[in-house]
Amino acid sequence: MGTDHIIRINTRMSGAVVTAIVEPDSARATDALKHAPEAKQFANISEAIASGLIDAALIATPGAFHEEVLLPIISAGIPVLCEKPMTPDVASAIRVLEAEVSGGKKIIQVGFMRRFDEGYIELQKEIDGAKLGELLALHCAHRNPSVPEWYGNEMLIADSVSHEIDIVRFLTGSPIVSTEVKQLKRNKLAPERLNEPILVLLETESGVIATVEMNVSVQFGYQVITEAVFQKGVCEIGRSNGMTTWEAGRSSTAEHVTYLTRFARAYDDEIQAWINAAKIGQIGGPSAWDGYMSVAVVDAGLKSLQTGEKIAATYIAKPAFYN
Ligand code: ISE
Repeated sequence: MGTDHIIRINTRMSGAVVTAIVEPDSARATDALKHAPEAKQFANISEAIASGLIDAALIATPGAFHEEVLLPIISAGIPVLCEKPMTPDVASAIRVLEAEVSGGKKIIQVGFMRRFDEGYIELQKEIDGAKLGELLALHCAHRNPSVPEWYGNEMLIADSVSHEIDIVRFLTGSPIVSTEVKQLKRNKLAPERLNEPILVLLETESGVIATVEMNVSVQFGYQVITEAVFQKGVCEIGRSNGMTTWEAGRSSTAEHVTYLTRFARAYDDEIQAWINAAKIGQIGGPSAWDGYMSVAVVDAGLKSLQTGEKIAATYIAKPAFYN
């Protein structure tokens, strides 16, 4: 993801250039520097901040390392885009909120890029406008062809369903109050360490239940689709608009095989909005509070993954700072 963002910033975004890359692994650093020849490499974030070379920072480390990179950036008051999940657990998410609040300024944007996807934006407007009546239910499918070997079972919730956790709240405008994980029939093609696909039920305070099929061994391609059921109709977003080919008595449509292409436009719009906002001392997307709200539901989801039980999601009181 880091390399993808470097290429994006240096080739497609306006108003920013990559000046520093923090990467302790020298092979990875050399690879990343190929896309940002003017950038300097640093082994840790403190050295990069001290160099004075950075006006804004983008964190694309695995979630477990976000807090230790975020805290020095927050102390330096530098605008930051932090990939999701903001942190791996509730305690660290609260520490991040406290650090931002004590700095006195909103500087953290969390990388929930789906909020910038055309389909989700259109659906959110449809729900808000209520032309089809009240929203009754959401059916989401989140399918990956396969996952890398470092992807563990808990990542089904923390890394993958965390997107639906955020987007369901975005679509409905209502916090999630409970989550329940069901094991679907196991796919024997899934790596042994993974027990999936799973079905996750997310219930909002407004009474909408979203079902999420989370499936990371689906083989055929990358697919994220959402169906919204209203009183007077149904909407669906996310089907591939790839090329259709007619051949030998059949027709077929090209599918995405990775989120990097499925959400390419959304990533571009997300990062450009962040750059534009950072220039005027603001954030251009989901805040640290949104990051925390998602981490709190992930926490409930992980408990449900263990027990199979429906687990309530609970939240701290929202600091006035985030109103
Ligand atoms: C990955 O980290 C993402 O963010 C993708 O959007 C998601 O589809 C995938 O399952 C995650 O591992």
